[in-house]
Formats: sequence, structure tokens, C-alpha cells
Amino acid sequence: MKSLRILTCAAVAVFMMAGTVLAMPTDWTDAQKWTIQDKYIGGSLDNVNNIYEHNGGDVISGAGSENLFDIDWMDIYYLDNYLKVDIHTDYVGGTLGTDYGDLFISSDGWNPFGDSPYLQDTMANGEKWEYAFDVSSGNLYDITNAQGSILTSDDVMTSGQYRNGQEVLINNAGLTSIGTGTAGRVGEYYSMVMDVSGIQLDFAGLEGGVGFHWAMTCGNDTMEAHVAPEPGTMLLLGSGLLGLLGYRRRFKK
Ligand SMILES: [Ca+2]
Ligand SMILES: [Ca+2]
Ligand SMILES: [Ca+2]
Ligand SMILES: [Ca+2]
Repeated sequence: MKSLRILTCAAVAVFMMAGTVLAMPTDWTDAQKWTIQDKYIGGSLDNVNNIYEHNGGDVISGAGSENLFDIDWMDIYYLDNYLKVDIHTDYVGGTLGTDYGDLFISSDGWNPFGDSPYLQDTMANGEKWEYAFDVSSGNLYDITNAQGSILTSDDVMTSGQYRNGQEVLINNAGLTSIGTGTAGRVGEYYSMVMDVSGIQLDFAGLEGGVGFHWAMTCGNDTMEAHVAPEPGTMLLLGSGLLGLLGYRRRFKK
């Protein structure tokens, strides 16, 4: 009888642990939040002229239609193991035969190729992305060992003007989902929300922070950004830890 009771308790404990998986938040006011402006242009090796700068700089477009593709900024929220990335842009899926791209995430910092605004950073150089959120299937994938699954603007676009060489989609064939989520336009922005409980995201900056990459499938405006504490914060954190160590030493004596 006693062992049955212990078993029951164990079963209840397991049930309770499983029950602690949190639902996708509907209210993000208590989330950690970062806002990052689009200061990234990105490489765009023009295969015809073999130069890196397409006309237009940050946005490739016909004169007067920059707003079709311009990305302004990115809001990033983190709450209860859920990540929300809002892309503030007027871009709407379907424009001139293009569509929303997938989100690429680096869990160990952001090191694009060259200097700001990174005119020669393409998929082939700079940061390696460890994760990709597929907006069409709503799945998060670990792509650390599946870099060949990354599709560039050149793989996706067959005509028209586009920013060459930028990572825009993930081919999820053969990949196993490690988290699910949603993606869609909400008012002024394109919003992606995903369960990231299966991965370690370094918002404390101990491994260099968290990097993000997003573009529409033509990459006509592309954004890469970085969430990491200010150097001053890291210094404070560091001196705080040192102080704690000193205190512990004194305490031991
Ligand atoms: Ca922009
Ligand atoms: Ca990385
Ligand atoms: Ca790159
Ligand atoms: Ca940009």
C-alpha cells in the first residue's frame, strides 16, 4: 500500500511538471524587450556587373516605391520561454511576386562581415546561424549542422531586382522541429512568435548575445540585429561578481 502511495505521488509529480509548460503569452507587457533600428544594408553581389552595391542602398526598389520593401526596425520580446520578433515594415507578402522570409537566429553573438553598414555581408560570410524559424510551417529548427538547408535570394528569385546572396528561407526537408509558433501581419508590423524552450538564448551576453536576420524573399531590404547588454552593464555585472567573490573570500577567513 505504501509503495502504491509513493508511486501515485511520483505520478502526480511528473504530471505537475509536465503541466508547467506555459502557453504562448497573449500579454507581453512583462516581457524583456529590445528595439533595434535597421542600420544594416548587407552585401548584394550583383552577378551581372559583379559589384556589391545595387542601386538604392538600404532598399532596392524603383524610384518612389521604397516603402514597398523598407524595414524600419525590429522589436524583440522574451517572456516565459517564448520569443516574439516584430518587424516594423510596410512590406506585405505577395508584393511583386515575393513573400515573407524566415527568421534566422544566432545564439552566440553577431559578427557580420566587414564594418557597418556591412556592404559586403552575405549568406556566405559573417555570422553563422544556429536556428531558423520557418514562417510558413510555424516550426523552429536547429540548423547548426544543416547549413545546406539555407536558401538565398538567388535560390528563390527567378526574375526582377533583388539583393543577391542573402539568406531568406529555410528548406525544412529532413529537419526536425524543436519548437512551434505563429507568424503573420499585425497592424504595422510582421510578427513572429515561437516557443524557444528547447534552445539556449544568450540574452545576458555571456556568449556574445543573440543575433537575428530577416528579409522578404527578395532581400530588397534586409535586416540583421543584435541583442546584447551594453558594455557598461557587462562591466557592472563583472565587478559585481568580483565583489561577490571578494565577499566570499572574506567570509571564509
Ligand atoms: Ca530599412
Ligand atoms: Ca552563430
Ligand atoms: Ca552574413
Ligand atoms: Ca536594411
